Amino acid sequence: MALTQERRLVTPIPGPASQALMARKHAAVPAAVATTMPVFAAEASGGIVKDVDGNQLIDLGSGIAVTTVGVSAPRVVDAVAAQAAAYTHTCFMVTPYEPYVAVAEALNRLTPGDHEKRTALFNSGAEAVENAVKIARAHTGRQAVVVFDHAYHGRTNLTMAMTAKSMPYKHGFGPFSPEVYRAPMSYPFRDGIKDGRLAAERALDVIDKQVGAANLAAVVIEPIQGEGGFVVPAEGFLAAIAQWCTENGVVFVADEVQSGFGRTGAMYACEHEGVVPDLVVTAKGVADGLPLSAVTGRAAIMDAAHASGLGGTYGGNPLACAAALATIEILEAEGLVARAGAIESLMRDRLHRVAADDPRIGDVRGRGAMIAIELVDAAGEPDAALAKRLASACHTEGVIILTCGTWGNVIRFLPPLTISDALLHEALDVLTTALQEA
Ligand code: PLZ
Repeated sequence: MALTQERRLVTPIPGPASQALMARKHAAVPAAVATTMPVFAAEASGGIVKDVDGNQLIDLGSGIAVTTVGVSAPRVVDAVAAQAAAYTHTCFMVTPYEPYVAVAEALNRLTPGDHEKRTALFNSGAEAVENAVKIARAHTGRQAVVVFDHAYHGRTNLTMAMTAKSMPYKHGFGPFSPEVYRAPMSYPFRDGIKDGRLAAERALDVIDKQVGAANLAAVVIEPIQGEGGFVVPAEGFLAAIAQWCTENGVVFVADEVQSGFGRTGAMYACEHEGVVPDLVVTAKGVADGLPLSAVTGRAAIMDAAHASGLGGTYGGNPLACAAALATIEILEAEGLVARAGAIESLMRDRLHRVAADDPRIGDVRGRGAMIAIELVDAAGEPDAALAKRLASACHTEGVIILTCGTWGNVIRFLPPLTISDALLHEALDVLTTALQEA
């Protein structure tokens, strides 16, 4: 049922019902599975999550960039219900079904470039990233994979190796998959290199000297880094890396798990720089919360793996495919990609005004509805303690806000694209007050 689109606190955060559930969680779930918010969800719609105590929170997280078209969008709910009544599962590898093919056709159309494409479906972002690497290895006959500083690609064994940050993602969980190499990312706020081509030369020199193109299957990069701190590379960086890949027969893979599917004001973030990847990884926003991910790419590369080389029991599950088809309809019918651009203008305007009076905001960056502030101390060093205080003050006031960044000093904003301007302004009012007091 649709909730009134308003923030409303009826108990302290967390309320008694959430506290009781948290006690059950502590007894039943390992502490390693932690939560951002101390409250349990009961219901959600549009830009509001209602907790089990009846508090209504403004959602600036979208379940980590997933509920782009609004959580439980009615069209998605109807499509999933109808699909569940028809068949919940047959396994695409046993008796295939049309919705999988329709999602593949849609992603072949929506991803950058008008070359011939193929799409394979999986369950999670990490699983799709792993499959992109498998496909690139099959195509090139090479093994090495290059990723970047601050990268996040998942928590499975191969993707842990590809993820940069040790704590909490990798610490104590090794040994990690071999043949993964790390190159310097373009991070203009920290490395001071505003010319993307220069930053790319620095990265390509490392790749050339430490790996060698002849050994390299794929370069995997987030066009805008997510967990790593919403790092937008300097203009020209992505294009220079992509061009080098083309010249050297290396598969250029865009991990658009977080930045894709309308989030940044383009269907895919690499479109902002006119870059056409060989393979694109999609997940999160594609199915409004049902687990679905995809690898889409050039037919010649995608068709390189042998028959039955790719698959999985649940990959492209019918419920997730029905949700994806409805999500795509909503994105297109409601002009939500353009809405992401409008959200960017509103957020940037507000955040730049706050930053003008507050030197602790070192940088405002991002695109569309993927915007962040990087917090620094008087010496310009990352201030993770401030980010933590600020996030927890917002949580207490009923605003769901997430942090990120290698140093944990970045506050990121990932509202659903269907959120109202009024709720965005209210959440930013809360943030502004919290910052004054933090
Ligand atoms: N690639 C770029 O952002 C997931 C993870 C949160 P899965 N990011 C949120 C956490 O702490 O686990 C992500 C991503 C990028 C890959 C992934 C992995 O996607 O669906 O979580 O496997």
